[in-house]
Amino acid sequence: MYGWNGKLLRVNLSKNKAAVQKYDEGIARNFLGGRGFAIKFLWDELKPGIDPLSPENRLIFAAGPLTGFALPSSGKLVVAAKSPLTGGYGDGNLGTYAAVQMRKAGYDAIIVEGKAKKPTILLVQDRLTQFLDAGDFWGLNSFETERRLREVYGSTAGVLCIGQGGENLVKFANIVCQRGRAGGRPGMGAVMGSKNLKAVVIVGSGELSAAYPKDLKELGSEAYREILTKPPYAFWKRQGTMMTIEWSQENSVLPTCNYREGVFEKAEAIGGFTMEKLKTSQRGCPNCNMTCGNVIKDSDRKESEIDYENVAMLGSNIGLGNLRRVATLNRIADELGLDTISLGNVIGFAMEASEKGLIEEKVSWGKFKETKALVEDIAYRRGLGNILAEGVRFAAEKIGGDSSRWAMHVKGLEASAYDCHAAPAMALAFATSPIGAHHKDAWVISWEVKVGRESYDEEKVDKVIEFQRIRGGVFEALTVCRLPWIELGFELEWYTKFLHAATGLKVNSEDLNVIADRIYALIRAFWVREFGKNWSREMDVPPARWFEEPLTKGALKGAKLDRTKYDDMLRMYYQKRGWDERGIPTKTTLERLGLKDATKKLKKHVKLSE
Ligand code: PTT
Ligand code: SF4
Repeated sequence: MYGWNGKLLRVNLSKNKAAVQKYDEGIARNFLGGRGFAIKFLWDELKPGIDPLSPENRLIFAAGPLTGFALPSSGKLVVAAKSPLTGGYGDGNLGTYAAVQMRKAGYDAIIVEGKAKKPTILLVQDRLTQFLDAGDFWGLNSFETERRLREVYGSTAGVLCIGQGGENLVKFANIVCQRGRAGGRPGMGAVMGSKNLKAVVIVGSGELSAAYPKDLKELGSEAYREILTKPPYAFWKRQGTMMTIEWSQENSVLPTCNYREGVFEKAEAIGGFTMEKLKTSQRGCPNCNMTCGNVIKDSDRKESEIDYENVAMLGSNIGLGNLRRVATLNRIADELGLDTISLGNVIGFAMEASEKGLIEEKVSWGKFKETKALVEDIAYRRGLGNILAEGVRFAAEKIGGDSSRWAMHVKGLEASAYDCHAAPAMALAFATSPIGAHHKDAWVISWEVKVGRESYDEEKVDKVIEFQRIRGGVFEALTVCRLPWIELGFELEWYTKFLHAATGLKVNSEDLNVIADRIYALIRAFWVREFGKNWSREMDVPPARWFEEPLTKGALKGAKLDRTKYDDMLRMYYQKRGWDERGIPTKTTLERLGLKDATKKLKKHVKLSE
């Protein structure tokens, strides 16, 4: 095989054993890598119904066939497991040296199973795997953990670690690397913590072999040059994702005070231009020449790397209009290893619950000190923090009243930073995303704002599926950053050329769509298998607030979603995907996508439509 290493490392923490395994070439061709590998392995290996925080769960780090080659933004990997937050499939995408080092060490994926008897660091140096005592590391935050490990293993070693959030099994704890890159929103850090795994360190010294190395090298150089010529490049380098704050405000989609509104009176104070004035440096992922991690000094005079999602969720969504303070909350979240999106979401929820008298604790909109203390309470599971650490779905069940109407999640994953009162396509994207309400798969909102907000027509359903295929299927399986394409207009054709030069595979966009659909269908099958008779199409419906409580401010005052029209759109979506009226892939669809085995297994849990 070219492009792929054809091997994975299987680690059993209960037995302190690691084995190198070959995997079938068909898996590479049918699932490509990253998310494709993750769902294939989870589907094949997990017994349905296991506790996600038990030793039986698998924590998978998976790269793709382009990862680690000298190609634009190819330093990413997918981390996946059964999610403790949602109970379904969970993953995230990290820009990290660990991606490059894992591939150089000779592996396309690392599958971690079991549970270490005591806190452990997994050290992978090419063929040598060691289980190091992490007793001195347990209790340290992620930055300090990484700093100490880098002192020993060097500045370009791959280091993935958890903070106290993951140790304490906060359901939305994530995995942190490089002091400010973080991934695995649906509790991948908690899965790592449940395995007593404090960190994974990877150092590889091998060379990746390409089918056409000379072509790949030339393509890579040409592509890096091409990126520099793209008109949006200069502004991207100035602001990165932070430019979205102003855009969201202008278009009434900036989540404000637990998604009650789409405009925030202090948006400018937390926006991209304010960030530019405070910016001290820029960081990024390996192999990237359009680095976008903007670093500012926070209110504690410490460095914090901020992105749109962090700032919207820990700023406008909790009523906080001071960027340095927002950056402090963001930095603390990174240190503790908590997903900033879910964190801002549960805090906004708690503030609303406090305002409505549903909880005794006083947490008020925009109050920085109270919020800072609450963030730590969540990580250490103290008082109200212990409830919020279970995620917003659980918190709403616990505090009762009508709070489930304004608990902003889909399938248990807290919504990311786009208000959808007036964005039906984006609402459909959140509702049908394979991990819950995350924008990664179909970020259609920018397109939707251009074509018109009001309609619920077929064009919107088509766009959601098109984006899910490209972003959630192709980019997550190739496991390269999608931002060159979506932000700069770096053409998709480059990726088929890269794939050909790296692997020898000649594929066109139609072939890639089939792979994407296969990945989507298998992820859907995974959810349905886990939920069995409890699975229902209601799981593909966005939060009630967007249907029930209109916006009261801004240009779109009065706007809300229409449930009947949304249901029609969802029905259309299912038909186009070849899923039945419950949102379950039909037998014909599964077989057309080469998932005959899934048909057999799924039949044991639900009745399949023909
Ligand atoms: C991603 C989600 C995002 S998406 C952001 S900001 W964004 C938040 N970042 C967090 C953070 O930081 N610290 C923290 N403690 N929690 C955080 N949670 C949130 O996590 C990220 C970039 C970004 S910045 C985006 S959009 C793109 N995402 C990509 C993707 O998903 N796939 C892909 N092929 N390419 C992508 N490129 C971009 O990568 P999750 P990163 Mg991320 C501080 O992890 O779980 O996928 O959730 O990984 O290396 O930081 O890169 O406005
Ligand atoms: Fe990482 Fe940003 Fe570069 Fe993408 S564009 S690879 S997120 S630094």
